[in-house]
Amino acid sequence: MAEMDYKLTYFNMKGLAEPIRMIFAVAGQKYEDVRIPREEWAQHKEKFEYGQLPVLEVGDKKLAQSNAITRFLAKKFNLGGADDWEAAKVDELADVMVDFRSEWRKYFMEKDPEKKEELKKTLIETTVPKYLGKVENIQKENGGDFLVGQKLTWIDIQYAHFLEMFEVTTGPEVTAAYPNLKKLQKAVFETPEIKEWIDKRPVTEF
Ligand SMILES: N[C@@H](CCC(=O)N[C@@H](CS)C(=O)NCC(=O)O)C(=O)O
Repeated sequence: MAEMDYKLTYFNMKGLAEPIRMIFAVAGQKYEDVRIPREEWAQHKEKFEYGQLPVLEVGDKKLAQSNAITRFLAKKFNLGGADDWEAAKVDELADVMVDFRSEWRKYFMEKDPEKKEELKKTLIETTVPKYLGKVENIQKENGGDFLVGQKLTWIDIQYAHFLEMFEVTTGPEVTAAYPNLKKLQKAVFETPEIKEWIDKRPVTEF
């Protein structure tokens, strides 16, 4: 395999891999989009260093952890911020997303309907305003469409995608009060290369 051959392995869903796929789309970079069927996962799990996906293969090298993969590609394709300071602010917002997602996951994974309803209430009344309220203001203060600087970065792609995932799994009310984040999402999803990818990507719920 040549150095510039990329293979991204994940499940047949958007999830943690979708921002990575969108980065490939923006960069116009070809890659192999491998989607392991859930029912076959048990027989593959051991082959991956942390037993989890996504994993990116670059030639004969393997990289795990979605944010590490995203940062690696963003740097390569100039989507990491205009300078070190912007790159650090992008990282700050990425860590905010990690914190927010871990709170949201408690709701998403809960099977008991009563507990799930309670978790949803806390999520919508407390957690979402705490995290998205803050990021909404950051977007507004930055001016323009994006979160950091005046050019698209990987963190814009990540927020646009995960906002959609929160809406799909929690309901549209989760983002209704955040017009600047919706503006950001629109700008990302209407970036021609991303729009082209969205129009042709496999249809999956998550
Ligand atoms: N911190 C990891 C989390 C990866 C993760 O949780 N992957 C899930 C899918 S979203 C997975 O591989 N689940 C299957 C398993 O754990 O067996 C990342 O960001 O890549």
